[in-house]
Amino acid sequence: PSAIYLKDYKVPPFLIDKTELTFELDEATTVVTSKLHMRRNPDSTENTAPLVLDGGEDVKLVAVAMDDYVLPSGEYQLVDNQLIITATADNFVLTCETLIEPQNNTRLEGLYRSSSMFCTQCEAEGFRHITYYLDRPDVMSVFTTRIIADATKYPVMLSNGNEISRELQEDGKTSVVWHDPFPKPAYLFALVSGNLEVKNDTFVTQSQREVKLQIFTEAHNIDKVDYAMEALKRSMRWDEDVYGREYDLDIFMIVAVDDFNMGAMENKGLNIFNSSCLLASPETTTDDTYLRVEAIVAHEYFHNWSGNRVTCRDWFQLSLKEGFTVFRDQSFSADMHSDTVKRVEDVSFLKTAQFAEDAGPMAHPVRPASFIEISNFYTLTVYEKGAEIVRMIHTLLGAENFRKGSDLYFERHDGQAVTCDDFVAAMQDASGVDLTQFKRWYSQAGTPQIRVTDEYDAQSQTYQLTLQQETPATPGQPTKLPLHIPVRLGLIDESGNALSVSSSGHVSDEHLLELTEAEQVFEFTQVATKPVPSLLRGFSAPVKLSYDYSSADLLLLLSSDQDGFNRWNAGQQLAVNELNTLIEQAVAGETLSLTSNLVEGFKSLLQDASLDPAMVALILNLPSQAYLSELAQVIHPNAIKQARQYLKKQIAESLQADFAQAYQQHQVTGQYQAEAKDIASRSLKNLALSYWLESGDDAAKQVVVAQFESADNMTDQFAALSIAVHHGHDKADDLLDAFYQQWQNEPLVVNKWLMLSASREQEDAIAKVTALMEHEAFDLKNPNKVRSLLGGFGQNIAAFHQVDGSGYQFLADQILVLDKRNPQIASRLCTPLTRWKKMAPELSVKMKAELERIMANELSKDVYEVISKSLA
Ligand code: DPP
Ligand code: ZN
Repeated sequence: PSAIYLKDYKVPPFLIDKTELTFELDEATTVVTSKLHMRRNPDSTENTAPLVLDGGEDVKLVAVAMDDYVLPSGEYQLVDNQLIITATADNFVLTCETLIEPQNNTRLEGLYRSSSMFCTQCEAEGFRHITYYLDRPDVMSVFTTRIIADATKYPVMLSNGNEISRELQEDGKTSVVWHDPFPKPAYLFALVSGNLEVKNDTFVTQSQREVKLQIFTEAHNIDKVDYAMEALKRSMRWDEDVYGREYDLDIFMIVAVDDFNMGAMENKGLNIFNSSCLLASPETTTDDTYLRVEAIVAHEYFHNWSGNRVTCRDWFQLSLKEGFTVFRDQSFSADMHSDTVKRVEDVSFLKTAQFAEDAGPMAHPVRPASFIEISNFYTLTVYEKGAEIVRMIHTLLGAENFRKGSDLYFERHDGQAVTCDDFVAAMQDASGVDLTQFKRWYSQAGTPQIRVTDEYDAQSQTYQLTLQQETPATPGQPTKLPLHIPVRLGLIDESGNALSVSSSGHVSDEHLLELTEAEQVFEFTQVATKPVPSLLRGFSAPVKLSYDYSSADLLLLLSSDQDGFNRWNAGQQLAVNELNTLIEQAVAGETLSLTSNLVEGFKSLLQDASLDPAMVALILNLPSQAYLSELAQVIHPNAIKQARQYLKKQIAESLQADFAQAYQQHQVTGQYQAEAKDIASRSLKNLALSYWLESGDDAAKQVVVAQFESADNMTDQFAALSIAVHHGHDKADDLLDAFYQQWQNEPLVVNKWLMLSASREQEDAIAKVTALMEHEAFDLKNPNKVRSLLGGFGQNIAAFHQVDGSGYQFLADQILVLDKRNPQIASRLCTPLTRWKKMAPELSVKMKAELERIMANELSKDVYEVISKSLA
């Protein structure tokens, strides 16, 4: 497999103005007929280039005709899944008849079967598995789709746009035609057909147009779509209010499918969702999942403008739509709930997972310069770091100018396929802010590090901050240039009060510094007393910032910073410092002991009734195994685990009474609601329960079981179950069994059971996980189940990181099996193994050996790219 490069981009030599598709759906063979109204692209210089259409090894060409002339086999070629026609007119209609077998499509790209329905996934390059096409996002076409099927089996037949006809044919089949007036690339095409139930609603847009809203599911799930429908309406309203974006078609449909590689897909007018990201009910869905459903419904809806009306020129520009749309959905969720809580959750995820990616062998810029398989680039870097870039533009421009910029972007580029540069140009032109240097964020990989030192002069009441930035080398990028980094900060005095100070003639208790050089000094005057700096408030840039805080400084920030995000951050830093010391002790085989006053800090948090319980829970939740691994120079998984357990136990024992009390205090009464206030109480209550049980109090043991048995919602029931399982409660087995019995007919709940069971630390965990793969609840064909089981196993520290390498071997075996069926899923499963260089030496060699073993097989492009880059 070979790489393709951004620098090689050329406009397409041909365009497709209209695409007319006919699908004759059938269980054995589906016939696809396409009529492509094509012409040479006047903007292309390759005016004698042959016509090259993309296809797949699973597409069988039956006939091809140019206008009415059926091409004999000598007048076209099939090479490497491409259909090549040398002699073409300047304008013509190309007709192709192809055969596909959706029931045998295990890659879940193109048209495939999921339970009893037909559905599609075409992003990024799935359409070529349906028929021959110019499968690239800068070819935008108006689609008309005819679906022919047996309506007794497949009464619902959907595609993009509006339904324009439905008739019964002479052969007894039903023929339905859909027309989408908005030109779109093939990756936004969708088709669904099956025996589905529907929930209907309407939305009246800001210009008083009534839009029909429909959510389709299999019959047994239709009672779980109300929350998604409300979330959709909130999203539509929010996009009008905040971005002035109105929905454009008369109908908006969402379909839930069980077998889906990704979370969801923004196909024009017909979003298709992984059922795990759409269905919700209090009994079966946790708070986290409720919020996730709301965020993903919003995300896919927002793509209608940021992605569909304005799309990407090529796949190197993926972050153009994803970074912007993630920023939009993050802002939406912040507005619906608590902005500080949302920010902490997003940043915590970014620092754990995206920073690790950016420091590993697959590190790439937000706008990658090359790739082998684009599916591998639907990454945290493109999505989450991409969103941080848009957020920084928002910070640098201010809300008002940012809105002007987005208005200009949509106005300039409506109906076009554009680049990240076009996005930045609109922001720059609308605001007058120079973003030239800022654009390096798109092309430089790696997490920048900022070192901050300071000096206070009491005499002149001046305070100087020196900021140095450096971005580490990443694969293919040995040296880096300084970035344009917005650093929001405030200064506080020793009693925690905000200091109003002057910087560049501007007096305020908060300032925005713009760091553009490798090293830069910022001066503040009128600083009455030696301050403690509160740096990078709200995480104003995706960087690693270091400043030599004392524990006392961190405790001060934790208790008094005006910025809620930085209070959390100070708490995290305190815990990280303590844990790093404990990890060192564990690695050295010493007896563990605490060195800081973290426990006192936590005690006052628990007793501070003025705080949002959600924030208290977030701060008391110790830094994760994954985050500590990211921070480590060399990862010792068992030492990290031991340190976390020790610290948790110390806190639990010292604050036993406080946790028992917090547990009682934060009970939620009344009907379940997925609202910020209740979610906050449940999160603190369940965190308190986990500490309380850890303290060894027998009362807590009974409370865990009682909560499991009496809970009227999945959040509380599953929290009790996980706590019991992870603390080695003597009833853990019984509760796990009871849980499975209760929920065996709810696949999404069973997935949670699979994940928890696989993550359970036990002597013979690998054998247990192997047995789970034979369990009736498991199904290798279903990506959600694979992710649950193997994801859970990856969190099983003792089992996965067995020193004999058997955990890595088990994962490698699964990757090889899955690669034959579903390369996208197989490739995702490689991630833990790609971190081998950072592992402790005895583990590192075993991981590397498994990577080499995988590499010795015939692999998909997907897995080949990840493994070869990891070994490079
Ligand atoms: N474009 C999708 C999304 O991120 C992924 N297939 O919404
Ligand atoms: Zn997206």
